[in-house]
Amino acid sequence: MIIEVLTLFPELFPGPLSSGVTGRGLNAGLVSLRVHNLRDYTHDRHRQVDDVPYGGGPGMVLKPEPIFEAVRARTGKGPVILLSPQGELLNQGLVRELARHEDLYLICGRYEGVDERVAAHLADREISIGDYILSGGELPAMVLIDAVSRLLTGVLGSEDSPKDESFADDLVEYPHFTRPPLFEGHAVPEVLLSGHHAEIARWRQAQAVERTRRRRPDLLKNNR
Ligand code: 9D3
Repeated sequence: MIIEVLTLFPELFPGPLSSGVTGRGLNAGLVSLRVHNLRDYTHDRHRQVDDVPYGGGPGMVLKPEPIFEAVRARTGKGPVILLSPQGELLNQGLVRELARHEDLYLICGRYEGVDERVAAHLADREISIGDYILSGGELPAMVLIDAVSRLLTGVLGSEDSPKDESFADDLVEYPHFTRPPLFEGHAVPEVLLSGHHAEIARWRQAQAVERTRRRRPDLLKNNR
């Protein structure tokens, strides 16, 4: 997959994406990251990417022209995605859907916002990573790239197979323990030391369901 990113801060990439599973995916060529500086698509002397908002108000708004020009210069055929706090919430179902494309084009906003014509007439979709305010779309783009590229890197072991995951999506995980069996007075649940695999599987399933009920009841109402 080719992932292109349009940003005012190209130096932020690849950043954390160069480590771990995503780093291996990038190195192996399973994912190619192409980062474009929005300022390179301006033509005026001051390379101006933003302007004051029509109607007044605080802050600056990213101008449409450089963004439209950059996107129209792309070679890929995949979806153009605007990372935006107003977007559809990213979840694992959406990640799987995005992972099926040959290429993605990600637009990162900054400042107070992006001229609405980008969302309305250029982007195919608008995606948010959650209901909190960040300073720009770059970290959200990295989150999306991480989530998508780990599905493509083919390093998922038996315990984390896509099949297993599609089932596990609707539940939070069961608790994990490793040695020692007693740590600062806190014991590992006896069943995990028993060696009874069927009993362990039953216990884990029950734990996952109970934790989901308590911590993430929204997941039981099925978000896929
Ligand atoms: C200070 C301006 N904000 C009014 C409360 C609006 C605003 C504009 C731009 C808030 C955040 C941003 C920058 N954030 C993103 O571009 C962004 C984002 C986010 O902030 N949270 C979750 N997902 C995303 S995706 C892009």
